[in-house]
Amino acid sequence: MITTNRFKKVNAKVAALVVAGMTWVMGVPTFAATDLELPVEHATLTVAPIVPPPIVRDHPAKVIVTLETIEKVGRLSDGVEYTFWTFGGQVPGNFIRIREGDHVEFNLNNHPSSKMPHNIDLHAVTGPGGGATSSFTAPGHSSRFSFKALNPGLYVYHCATAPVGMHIANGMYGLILVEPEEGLPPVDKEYYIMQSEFYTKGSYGEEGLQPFDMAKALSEIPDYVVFNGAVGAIAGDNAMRADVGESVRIFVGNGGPNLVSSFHVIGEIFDKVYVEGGDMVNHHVQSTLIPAGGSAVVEFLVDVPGTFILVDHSIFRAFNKGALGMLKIDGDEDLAVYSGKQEDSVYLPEGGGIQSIAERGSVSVKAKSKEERILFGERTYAQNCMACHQSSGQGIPGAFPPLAGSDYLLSSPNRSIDVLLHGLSGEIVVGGQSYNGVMPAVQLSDESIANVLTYVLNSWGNNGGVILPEQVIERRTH
Ligand code: HEC
Ligand SMILES: [Cu+2]
Repeated sequence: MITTNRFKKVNAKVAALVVAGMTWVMGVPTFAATDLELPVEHATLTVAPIVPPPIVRDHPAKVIVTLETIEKVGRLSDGVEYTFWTFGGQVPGNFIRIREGDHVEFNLNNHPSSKMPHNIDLHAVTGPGGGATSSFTAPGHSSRFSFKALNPGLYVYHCATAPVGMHIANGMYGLILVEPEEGLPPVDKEYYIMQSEFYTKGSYGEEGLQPFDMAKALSEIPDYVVFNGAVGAIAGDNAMRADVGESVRIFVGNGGPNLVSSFHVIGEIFDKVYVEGGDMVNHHVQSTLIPAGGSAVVEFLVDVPGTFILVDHSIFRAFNKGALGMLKIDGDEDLAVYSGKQEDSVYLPEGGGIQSIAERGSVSVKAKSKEERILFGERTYAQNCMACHQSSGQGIPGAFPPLAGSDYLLSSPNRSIDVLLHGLSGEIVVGGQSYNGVMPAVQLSDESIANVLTYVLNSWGNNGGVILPEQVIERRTH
């Protein structure tokens, strides 16, 4: 009984404090006094795929966010226009970045040219309607409400004015990132992508200004599924970019209104996925599910150059409805990671069966002549060396030394046997060029090592010679 009373007393005290700390503006309560002591800053808002810079402060702030709803005609695809309802003038809406514990003063301005009232439901808000009930704003009006960012994470925001589905289908969604107090680990590049669908009177690609189609939206059969509000919004010249060796973080949202995204980057593996935009991290993920009204943060290191295609792996959406983006990676090839096409040869299933027996046999079958040794060695080379040293032994300048005309190789047979047996690292000079890479030790039999080196010695203008398995055995036990 006593404890209950005490508990009540404490509660009453807290309540009294809060009431005393409030200031009243025209009968509307604003923040408690403690919030007035916070430093004030205005949020930097960005247009997709740009993300505002990371937050460096180590304390909460009062952050003022001002977002404008505006209805405007824009490009949905080449020759196809649509009347988008937007947060900030484009789809998706501006990216908002705040920190856990921040007090946010949110101002929603509805442009006077709007035909509709709008509001905002931020999934980062703890409170009725996520802010929707306090932000209902008629055209030419402005609303303000405040909230405290209690939970870190990547959250969707969207309009929640009736008919809600239609406001979302017309483009009213975006992302708000609430960074955890300790911040996110630094990366080299950050991007913002949001998937969503459009339901139009005309089918995919039909030209002209396309009105919204309620029947298609109800049956959840969209004509367009896109990243960042339009077909090709992040493709071609608008592709996202990074350099080889950089770490990339993509904040991915799904505005829906109906579909779940199977987000995938062709030719990449997500090293990390912050599942559903929370703080649970999954590793080595190929495709991640992003629910309508949900998000994910994906991270990966880019190891090789090229154009990587981002898709919703519900694949007809990607190639037939627009859900396709691009990430262009510039930099040097890493042929150990990805070789490119190494061979295009005739495929004979029947003859091939016999060939592979002969080939398998050749490992144990001893070469009976120098010619046979070279022939067997050529196969071993194609399978074990070509990825790095290239088809004509020319190597790759700065990365893989040449075996054609290599003074290093030709000057000492024993040394080249050792390279294959034990691998090689540290600086070496080949043909006056210095190399400082790592050559892994190869797992080959004595016979195969003799064969491949004999092949190398007798190819690409090298000066001939034979390496015998006995020499390899001698070096192995050396
Ligand atoms: C993963 C890439 C890779 C593969 C596969 C590879 N090498 Fe190398 N190799 C290198 C690198 C890198 C060096 C230089 C090492 C250094 O800088 O210390 C090298 C050096 C050499 C050298 C001495 C330098 C020269 O140019 O003469 C020889 C000989 C050689 N490799 C032969 C081979 C043969 C034969 C094979 C196949 C059985 C092979 N390598 C497979 C990467 C590779
Ligand atoms: Cu709206």
